[in-house]
Amino acid sequence: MATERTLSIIKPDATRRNLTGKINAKFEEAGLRIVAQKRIQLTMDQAGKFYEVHKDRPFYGELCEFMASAPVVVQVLEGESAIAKNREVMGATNPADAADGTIRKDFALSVGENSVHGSDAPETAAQEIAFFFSGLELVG
Ligand code: IDP
Repeated sequence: MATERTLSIIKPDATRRNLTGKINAKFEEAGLRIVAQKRIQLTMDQAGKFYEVHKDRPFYGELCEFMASAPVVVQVLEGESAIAKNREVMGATNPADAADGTIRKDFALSVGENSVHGSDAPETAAQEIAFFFSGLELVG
C-alpha cells in the first residue's frame, strides 16, 4: 500500500449547515491527514471547469449552480490508499444507498446536495489537487 493524496471538497450544503468540523473529524478518525485546506467561493465558470467531465450529463447546470451557491472547503487528504479510503468514508453518491456511518449517510440532503466530493483515481486526484493548490500550500 502506498501513501496517496486526494482532493476533497466540502460542498455548499455542508458549509451552510456548519458541518466542516464534523466532516473533518470523520476524515481524521479514518486515518486521513488534512495536509491543505481553504474555504473559497467558486464562480459558475470555475465550477463548470472543475466538473467539465460531466458537461453532457443532464444535471450539469444544476450541479454547477449548486457548487457556486455558497462557499466550499477544498482540501488535500493524505494517507495509505487515501483515494479509496476517502471514497469509503464519503459513502455512495446517493445518500439513500450510503452505508451507515459514512458522511453522505449522516449528512447529505440528496443525490445532488451530497456534502462532499472526493477524487476517484490517482490521475484525477493529481489534476484536481493542481486545480486548487500550488505545491507550496501542501504541508505534509
Ligand atoms: P461522486 O461525487 O460520488 O463521484 P459522480 O457520479 O461523479 O459522483 O457525480 C458527481 C456529482 O454530481 C455528485 O457528487 C452529485 O453532487 C452530482 N450528481 C450526480 N448524480 C446526480 C443526479 O442524478 N442529480 C443531481 N446531481 C447529481
